[in-house]
Amino acid sequence: MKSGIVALVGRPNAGKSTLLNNILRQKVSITSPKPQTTRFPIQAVYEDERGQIVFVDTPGIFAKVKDQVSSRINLRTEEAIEQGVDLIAYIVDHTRQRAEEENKVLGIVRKVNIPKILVINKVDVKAPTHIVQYRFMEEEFDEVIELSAFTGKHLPLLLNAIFERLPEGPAIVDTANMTQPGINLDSKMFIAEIIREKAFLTLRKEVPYTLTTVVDDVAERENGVMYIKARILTSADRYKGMIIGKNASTIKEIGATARKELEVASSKKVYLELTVEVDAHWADYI
Ligand SMILES: Nc1nc2c(ncn2[C@@H]2O[C@H](COP(=O)(O)OP(=O)(O)OP(=O)(O)O)[C@@H](O)[C@H]2O)c(=O)[nH]1
Ligand SMILES: [Mg+2]
Repeated sequence: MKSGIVALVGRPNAGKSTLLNNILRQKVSITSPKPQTTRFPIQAVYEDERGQIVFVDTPGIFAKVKDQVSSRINLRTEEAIEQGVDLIAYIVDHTRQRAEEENKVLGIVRKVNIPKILVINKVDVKAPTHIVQYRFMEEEFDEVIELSAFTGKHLPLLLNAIFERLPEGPAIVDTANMTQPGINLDSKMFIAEIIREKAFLTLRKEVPYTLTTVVDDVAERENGVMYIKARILTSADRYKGMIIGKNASTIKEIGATARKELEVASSKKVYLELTVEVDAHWADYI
């Protein structure tokens, strides 16, 4: 069998996490139209008769680091690539112009001498396209695949190309006793991520970059209801006000959409107690 670690890299919003979820046919990594939705590497295992792939979804690299949080997040991606990856899948979004960020990601990718596949994502969108600009990068890669992470078009081509280039070897992760597809998040972290995704989808502008989510308690009550206590931590009072919203409408929407998804994922009734707090050290939780 073949086995190896495959890093999904690229600038923010390219569709790395959407691609991972669609390959696994299960949500393991949160997604949103906001840049740097993914904040730390997410590992998840794909297996079929050909072998095992340990995917590492990484945070999108920002070229111009604005604050300490995104500089820490950028560093995590660089570390993930340097820590013994067998293959890189470099995801680009052809609907956006090539920019400085692309050079930064390329610079990181060039440092490692392993097989590299260029993935041109979002081919379900025909216009606008800047595909010609990305074609100039082709010669740096072993293969180029155009696909849609969203519709799933050509995903099997990517899997073929990955397996072709992975070494022969035993499974890296023993998935025999796992219910989840071998992901590196415990249930509290996963729930916190789902709530953070709903906050990213509900809140506008820069507010998502001032917050993080923490789950304090998960307990199954005798009546079968899953009770979850969670907090959104933010940096300042004005953001707290925006997260709560008029008549608490915003926090209610975040809570309701998160609860619905957690109910589907767990097949249980969920009671979610969600509060918002100002915490000067909120960024320490990221
Ligand atoms: N139309 C279309 N949209 C896509 C496709 N793949 C991803 N998207 C959208 O692009 C946005 C970003 O997707 P993510 O998967 O969160 O992107 P990411 O590369 O993981 O982003 P970061 O975690 O911020 O680095 C979301 O709104 C997705 O729905 C695709 O193939 N087609
Ligand atoms: Mg992501």
